[in-house]
Amino acid sequence: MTVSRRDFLKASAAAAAFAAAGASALNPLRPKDADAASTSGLTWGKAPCRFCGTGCGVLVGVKDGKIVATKGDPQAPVNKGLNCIKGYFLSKILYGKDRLTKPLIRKGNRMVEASWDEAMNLIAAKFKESIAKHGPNSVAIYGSGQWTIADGYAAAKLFKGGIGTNNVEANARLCMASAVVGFMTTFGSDEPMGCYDDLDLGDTYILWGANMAECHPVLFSRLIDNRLRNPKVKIVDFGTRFTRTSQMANQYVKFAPQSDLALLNAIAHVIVKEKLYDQGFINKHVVFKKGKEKIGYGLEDKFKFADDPKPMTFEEYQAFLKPYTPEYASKVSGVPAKTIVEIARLYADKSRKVCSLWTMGVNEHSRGSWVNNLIYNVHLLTGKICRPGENPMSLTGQPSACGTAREVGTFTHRLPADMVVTNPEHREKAARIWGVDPHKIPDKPSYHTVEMFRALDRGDIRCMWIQCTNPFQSMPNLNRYRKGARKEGRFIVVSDIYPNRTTEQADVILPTASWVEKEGMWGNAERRTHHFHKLVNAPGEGRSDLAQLIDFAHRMGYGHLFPYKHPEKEIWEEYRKFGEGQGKDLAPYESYVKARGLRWPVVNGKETRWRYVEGHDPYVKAGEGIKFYKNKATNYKAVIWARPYEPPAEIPDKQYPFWLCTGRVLEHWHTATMTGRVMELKRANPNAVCEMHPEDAKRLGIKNRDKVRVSSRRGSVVLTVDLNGRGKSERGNLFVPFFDETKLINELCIDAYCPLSGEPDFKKCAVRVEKA
Ligand SMILES: Nc1nc2c(c(=O)[nH]1)N[C@H]1C(S)=C(S)[C@@H](COP(=O)(O)OP(=O)(O)OC[C@H]3O[C@@H](n4cnc5c(=O)[nH]c(N)nc54)[C@H](O)[C@@H]3O)O[C@H]1N2
Ligand SMILES: Nc1nc2c(c(=O)[nH]1)N[C@H]1C(S)=C(S)[C@@H](COP(=O)(O)OP(=O)(O)OC[C@H]3O[C@@H](n4cnc5c(=O)[nH]c(N)nc54)[C@H](O)[C@@H]3O)O[C@H]1N2
Ligand code: SF4
Ligand SMILES: [Mo]
Repeated sequence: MTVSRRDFLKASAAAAAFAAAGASALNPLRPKDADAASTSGLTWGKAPCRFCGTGCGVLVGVKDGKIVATKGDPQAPVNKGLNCIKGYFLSKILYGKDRLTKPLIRKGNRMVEASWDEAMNLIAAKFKESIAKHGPNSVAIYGSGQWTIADGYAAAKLFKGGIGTNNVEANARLCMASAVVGFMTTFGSDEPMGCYDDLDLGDTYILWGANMAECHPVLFSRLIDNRLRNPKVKIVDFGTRFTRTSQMANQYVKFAPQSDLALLNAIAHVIVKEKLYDQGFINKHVVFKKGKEKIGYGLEDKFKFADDPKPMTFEEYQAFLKPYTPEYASKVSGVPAKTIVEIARLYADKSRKVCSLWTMGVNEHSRGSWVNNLIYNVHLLTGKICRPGENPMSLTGQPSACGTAREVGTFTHRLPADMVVTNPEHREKAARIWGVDPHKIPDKPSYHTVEMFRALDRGDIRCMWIQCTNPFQSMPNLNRYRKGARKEGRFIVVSDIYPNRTTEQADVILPTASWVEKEGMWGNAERRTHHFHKLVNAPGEGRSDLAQLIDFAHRMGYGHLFPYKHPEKEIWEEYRKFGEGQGKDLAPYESYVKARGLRWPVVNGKETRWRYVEGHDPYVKAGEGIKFYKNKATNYKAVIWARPYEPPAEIPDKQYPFWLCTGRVLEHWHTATMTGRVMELKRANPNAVCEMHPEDAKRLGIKNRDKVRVSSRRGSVVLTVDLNGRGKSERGNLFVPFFDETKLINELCIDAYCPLSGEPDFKKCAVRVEKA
């Protein structure tokens, strides 16, 4: 392969929208020097890109109070001046014609303009009434991995510490929850040991369900750059669908949905059988555990409790692996046994530095937490972990799923810095920093996201505030939850920047300042915390999520918890106390204002690239080598887990014979509220289509561009068929992206979820397809 990084980004951009109208004026493929550009009357500020968890640095050009240009920041270590197609068009995402500019209040079927005072008084009155009548657990906040750190912090402090409910969740539950369980159960601390430098320093990259070329294009370009420099580099793409990523990989291995559980166990089986493991590493750094813990995918009323985790010996683990022969895994997955053996040997090859990479194929999985464990198993068996260029790397989707949802802990069971509400010492510490009575924080989690929307449907939750997420397009089994939200006695507040499928369900809509219309901080997938300044005003009366929450706190009688003059800065300094000395140290506010982001733990002004390893991580002393110092319970060792293969919640049958997978396209960000308003991106990818294998189509008498009705047990939607698009579905599989608000594919998705993480499986359910 002789495709360079720039060529790759350029080619994917060209294939998309770049050739479309008016883009050449700000061609950021060759970023101009910032000083030269400032002569044209623009002032430039730095910020992370608004979109994905890669966290590219961009320079934002402002003229007359408006963002008029953006370009990749050459000084940003993540992207060194490059951007993907969505990054190119950042200057347009905030200026759609229908931007929300005034608070709106529901009057029957109409939304009418109101003042901020009227809107906020109404919200406070409704929340107070609900709390008085039905208790604090009748109100909830549903936020986002696109929230700033201060937004998430204020929400957690107000709802958990002030109001006294654990009804705090975020869309990151639909995204990273399985990754979090994987990290916590294996290492005792959330987030990766490695960083993006691993993309430059390794030579073998095994992808387990990640379409990096479309979803993390700048990171993928670093892999490609690496391959160009080093002919040894090999990229293997495991997937259920042939994507732009598969096309660029050295090897594509297709497997049946859910069968990754069997494949990863078979890889471990081969490593153990052929004695390819690193005995020294295992003796020093690993313990073995077994336990299914919970069984069931949340479709029945109650989970079955399976068992508690129990220690096991290496011999017992070997016995567990015994049935996972390459032949067995081959039967389940469709991957040739020979390939499974080859990949196992590739992982174990002492002359190779191996990284595993994964995103939603693994996390949005009815056994997503287990698949995360199983990937770690392979790295722990081979000892390829914590060293430059050899690491398992869980990729994050949203710009601050790590920084906000995970680090601040905007989940029902969590508190900042990996703490949990069930631990009295953790509650005590949080209460101390927040300045509240420890009894205020309930000692049990309430609902994770799917259960929270079910509680709203039942009426156990009456008031819900939704900020910076579009759940009535992005939740699974949408019909159920959309109906639930409009039932009598429910009160829904939505803070957003555009009208969308969620504002449709609102009783109050709050116009919100986004991205550089406010100051903020975000944390990306490599533990890098970025700061951005406010560079422009929001149009009309838009206010930041943080300002809305603080105003609400005052009206609810919790103003004393938010006594800040400069909330973004003071919240940062308060929040930082949580991680200090806990392996999650953050630097003072001023350090981030200057830096292009810093990777935590930041100790004595120095960031950390590789965790748990001597010479890099300040918590590991000289002579200790590697130490999983957050896993006290296992004497600072990581855990290899025996996790079996289990079939998913729904499997194709006679009535619904196809697998449906859903996901993303290069040009659009999730529900396309922002990218859909950029003409070039919209034109490049105007509507969701149904990707299908040509032989399946032929069998059903379907031709390219025909209209088909795709139906599941939960809903149905009419789509145009695409037989030769960018992605290629395997036989018996369909793929539909979820960006199109006129074709709500999420009505078909199943609301089954991983019993350990609560993350729903958007990657597989059973559907049928017929000519419409
Ligand atoms: N252009 C663009 N980029 C984005 C986003 C966006 O909206 N648009 N969103 C961001 C966010 S929040 C996220 S979470 C990421 C998502 O990034 P990705 O996870 O890379 O993207 P998806 O399209 O959701 O998922 C596609 C992958 O799921 C795999 N898959 C399907 N079924 C299975 C299975 O059973 N097992 C395994 N192991 N894999 C399976 C497929 O093989 C495919 O590679 O993208 C981020 N980047
Ligand atoms: N079918 C299917 N569904 C999925 C997935 C899938 O793979 N398949 N993936 C899941 C995953 S991984 C994710 S991350 C979710 C994403 O799902 P969502 O979070 O629901 O999708 P977004 O489009 O990112 O929604 C963000 C909203 O915030 C608004 N906004 C922008 N800036 C601001 C701001 O500063 N403040 C406020 N208040 N609002 C703002 C935008 O207009 C938009 O409406 O989708 C999940 N749903
Ligand atoms: S890769 Fe992600 S962060 Fe970088 S420019 Fe593209 S969307 Fe923005
Ligand atoms: Mo995500």
